[in-house]
Amino acid sequence: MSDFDLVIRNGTVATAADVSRCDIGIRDGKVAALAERLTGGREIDAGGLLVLPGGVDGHCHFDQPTGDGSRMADDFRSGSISAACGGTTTIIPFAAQAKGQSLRAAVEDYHARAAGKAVIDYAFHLIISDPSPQVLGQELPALLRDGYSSFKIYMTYDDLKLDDRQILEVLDFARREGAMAMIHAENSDCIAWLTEKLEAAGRTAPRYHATSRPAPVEREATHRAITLAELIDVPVLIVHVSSREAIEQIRWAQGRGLKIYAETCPQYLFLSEEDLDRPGFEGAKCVCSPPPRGKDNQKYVWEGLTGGVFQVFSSDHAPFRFDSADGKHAAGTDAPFRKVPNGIPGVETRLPLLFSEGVIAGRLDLGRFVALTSTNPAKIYGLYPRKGTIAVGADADLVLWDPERRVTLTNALLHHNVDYTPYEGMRLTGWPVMTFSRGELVCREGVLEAAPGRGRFLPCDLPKPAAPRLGRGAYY
Ligand code: DUC
Ligand code: ZN
Ligand code: ZN
Repeated sequence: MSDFDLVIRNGTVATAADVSRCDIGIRDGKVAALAERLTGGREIDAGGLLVLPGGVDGHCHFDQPTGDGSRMADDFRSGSISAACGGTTTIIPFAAQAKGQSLRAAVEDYHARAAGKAVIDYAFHLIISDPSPQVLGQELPALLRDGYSSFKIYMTYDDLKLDDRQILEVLDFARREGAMAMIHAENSDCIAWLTEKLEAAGRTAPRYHATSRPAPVEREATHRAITLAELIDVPVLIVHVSSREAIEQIRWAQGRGLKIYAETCPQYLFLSEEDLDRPGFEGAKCVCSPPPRGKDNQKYVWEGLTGGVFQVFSSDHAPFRFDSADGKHAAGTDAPFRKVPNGIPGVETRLPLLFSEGVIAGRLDLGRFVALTSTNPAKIYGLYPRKGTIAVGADADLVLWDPERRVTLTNALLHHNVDYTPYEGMRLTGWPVMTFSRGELVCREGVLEAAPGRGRFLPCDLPKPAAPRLGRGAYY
């Protein structure tokens, strides 16, 4: 009997910390050895290829109920296949509590939606829309013990938003219990007021979506989120940060020693408000919140990635078909921007876009690419070192990249169930050619090689980065 089930030979192996030429021995789904020369079992020659830890997409939405007549195009089957073909091996979508609903019931419903479908491993974040004493006092502590150790809260959207007092209650809980709080930071009243004004003036085309949520709306809420977190002395992660103004607030807070983590997404590097102004209703394809900003804003997002303001690069995949009555056309083929489902697809393009325009273009080194897309989200959400690195004992979630492959992105290449990609026609260099999950080949050259349903639910530990600055004692 050989020592390994599989050996990946001759690759250039990169983690967030190191790059080395070595072989990887895999046994029972885990990395069992890293050495100059290994033999045994099945062998794959990775000569000329990079071997990276599989991506961890810490922010994506699959089969999440929307409540407005629209429907997410991807469930756990198509969403996870799409993720895997794009080099991601762990996805963390959201079990969302409707107001008045038990959080446990929301989690159970979401497990039912995932059951038997995923081709890669998955964890859940929670969305807390109703932080009642029952939820904070009983349901959440039990859920934390069961492996749900991160949650998102919203400062906007009528059916989800919390007021400042509720946010304080939730952050106080996160501090006490060691959970990671994620915050959607946009000022709800400003958006509602601007939207009314725009509608009264007949400005309802998709491009006015950006006008209704300008950068100050994000800046103010980001500052407020930082202030509330500082009051409680609890780390928080600001999700999908889009604008120079919000980045400045975060950099300022981090400079003062506050544990403020931040995430950005491909749409803020590669789309702009010009894309919301595509002819006809096409701009609806790029409606997401916060919206893409002016083209000149993109360089500030890059600076945030290269300079360390951002720890996490996620897709915020929120998939709606364009030409569909339950997608972007849910409220009609010429709907006012307020009624266009929010979100764009990107779970499969997240890594190739950042690899090409970050690593190959010379903006990011390989270590930072791996950190942003895999290691940091694994740490921040309590999955490290099982996920997010290549080390003895870690799950053998590995992606072989051809760093020279030239690819023109087209929707036909992708595996999601969406009828468009916002990045159609972009020319990229570098592509994931083989994806392994726990040592099993999941896809090769865009062809699925494993059975949906093999993906496992991952209970998350309490994340170490969620520890408060001042220790667990009282903060007031
Ligand atoms: N927030 C998200 O996190 N995703 C999609 C839309 C939104 O507003
Ligand atoms: Zn959000
Ligand atoms: Zn999202």
